[in-house]
Amino acid sequence: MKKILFLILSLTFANHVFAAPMNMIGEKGNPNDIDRVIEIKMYDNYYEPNVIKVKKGETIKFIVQNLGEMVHEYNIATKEMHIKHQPEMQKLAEHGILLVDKIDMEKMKKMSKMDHSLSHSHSNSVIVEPKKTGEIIWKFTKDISLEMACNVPGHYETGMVGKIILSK
Ligand SMILES: [Cu+2]
Repeated sequence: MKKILFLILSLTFANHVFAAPMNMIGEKGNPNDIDRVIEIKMYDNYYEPNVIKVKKGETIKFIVQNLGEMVHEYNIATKEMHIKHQPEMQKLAEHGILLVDKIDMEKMKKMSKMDHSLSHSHSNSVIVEPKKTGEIIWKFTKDISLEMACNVPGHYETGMVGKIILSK
């Protein structure tokens, strides 16, 4: 059962890795190749720490803990990509899938059958409910400065954005 579930998840993720412009920021990391674990704490509305340093070629497992009262996202991307992602998050909120303190997974499952953009399946992003922990494994392959950001409506603008500094 676990294997089947993993296969389904992998296929879902794979689809998105090959979708542009993801490869300009790196790629979904292989769980067998983790070089380092970085723990991130999310509060209302900021990250702790909010600056991290990674090396080109490194595969990092991010363990993202939500210690706030609201739902938050941990998304690794360029500034432009975050701005582009925000309407999608807005749509999740408008459809009552993304609530202030929870995600209605059932509704998400149902509605994303009609509109795939409501499934929020991106390998570079995780949405985490309060008191819960999420995870991303990411391989940094490009020499590009990235942001970690929360695109829940209103959060980015109020400071829920940090820097990921890449070095050689
Ligand atoms: Cu947030």
